[in-house]
Amino acid sequence: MSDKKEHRFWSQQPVSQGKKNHYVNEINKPIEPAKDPVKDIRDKPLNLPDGYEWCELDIFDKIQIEEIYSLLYNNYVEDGDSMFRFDYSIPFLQWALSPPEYKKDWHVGVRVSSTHLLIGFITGIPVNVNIYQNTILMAEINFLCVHKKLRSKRLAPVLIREITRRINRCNIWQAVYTSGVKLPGSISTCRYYHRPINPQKLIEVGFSCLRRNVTMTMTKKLYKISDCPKTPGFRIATDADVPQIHSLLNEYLKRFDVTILFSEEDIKHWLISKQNVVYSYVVEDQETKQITDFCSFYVVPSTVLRHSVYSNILVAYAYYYASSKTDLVDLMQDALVCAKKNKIDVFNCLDIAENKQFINKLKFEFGDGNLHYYLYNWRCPIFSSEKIGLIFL
Ligand code: MYA
Repeated sequence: MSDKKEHRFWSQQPVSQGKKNHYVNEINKPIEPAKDPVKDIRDKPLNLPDGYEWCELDIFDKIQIEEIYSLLYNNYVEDGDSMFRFDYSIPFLQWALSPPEYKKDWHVGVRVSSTHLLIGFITGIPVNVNIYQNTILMAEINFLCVHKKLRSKRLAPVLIREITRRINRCNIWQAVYTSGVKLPGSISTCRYYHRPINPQKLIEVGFSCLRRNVTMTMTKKLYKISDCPKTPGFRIATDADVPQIHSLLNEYLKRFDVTILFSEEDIKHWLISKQNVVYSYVVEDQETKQITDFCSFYVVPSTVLRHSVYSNILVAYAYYYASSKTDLVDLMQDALVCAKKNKIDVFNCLDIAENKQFINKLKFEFGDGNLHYYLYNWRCPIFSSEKIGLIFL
């Protein structure tokens, strides 16, 4: 789809500007060369409009993380009809923003100077991205947010430029990010799918509709999930499983064109369960005691805006998995069982990686939202969604 909109900011950035067919010698290369991070990159923050100031937020300070939480709770991403808004919990935000080697000064805020109210936010974390044959240390950008009362004042480009400056000062020149909004530079467009677990609540809050000629009883029966996992040896992952999950997952991810290259420390951080944040499971072979398969999901509630009975829905998102022995459908079926045990209302996934193997069989419904993947300062061909093995929070 061609994007006819003029992009005052994005047209000046090193992202692919819509050219579909690159010459072979142009692809898999930076769009702009690296500079000398000490000599050529400004060492002071960018100028902000009068009355605003930069801050670096300490996510482990009780007051500061509450400020971030409240900015996002009131102003972050909503669905197209403004019925739901992401409600990232404090423990989730602390987990998402503190992986191994994280940089405190990549948690960037803008405050009103007179009141100190936090009105803008953007974050980066370091990630090793495998893209085709290249492994590149990049920044993963997330949680860009401007207070609703200050929208359309060009604050977002300032936040993006400032975090770019801070990342470049660390001699890092590429970034990866996703957005529901279509911008220049997308490398893939993916579709959301939703598996109802508590269909009655989803219908009552307007997340889904009762189908024509289908009763609530029939709907509940259709989406019923058993109470126990059925794969022998399926159990919660523990610290002791980290080395095996590490090799299993990195090996499995080789089949995709763009993925994360995980270290063992990354696996421990990202893939060991934390209540109401992330849940990970392994299949242990009963005889050899080897870990043969692995799956996980993370949890982000959504606030239900303007509803008299329900204030939120609990949403799980398919996260990383790797199967070597168990059929992926059986593995994800067991993940659904565990999601239900943890009171999840709906289990979401994208049509990335090998998800199409289980989407229909496990009754995931086609969603109405897209998620676009982007690379900053890296020229490469456009990917089909099943070539993506990289999952954002
Ligand atoms: S995606 C989540 C984004 N957040 C939300 O959707 C929350 C609700 N919305 C808001 O808070 C605001 O509407 C935001 C825009 C802050 C999104 N990504 O200030 P403006 C461009 C990038 O007047 P506002 C996530 O967190 C827009 O096209 N650019 O607009 C990943 C226009 O530019 P141009 C976006 O509505 C973020 C300009 O901003 C986005 O007040 C990745 C208008 O600015 C968007 N989601 O504020 C960031 N939305 O005129 C990029 C709008 O050119 C990282 N815009 O069209 C790039 C890599 C950086 C590091 C590089 C290191 C090497």
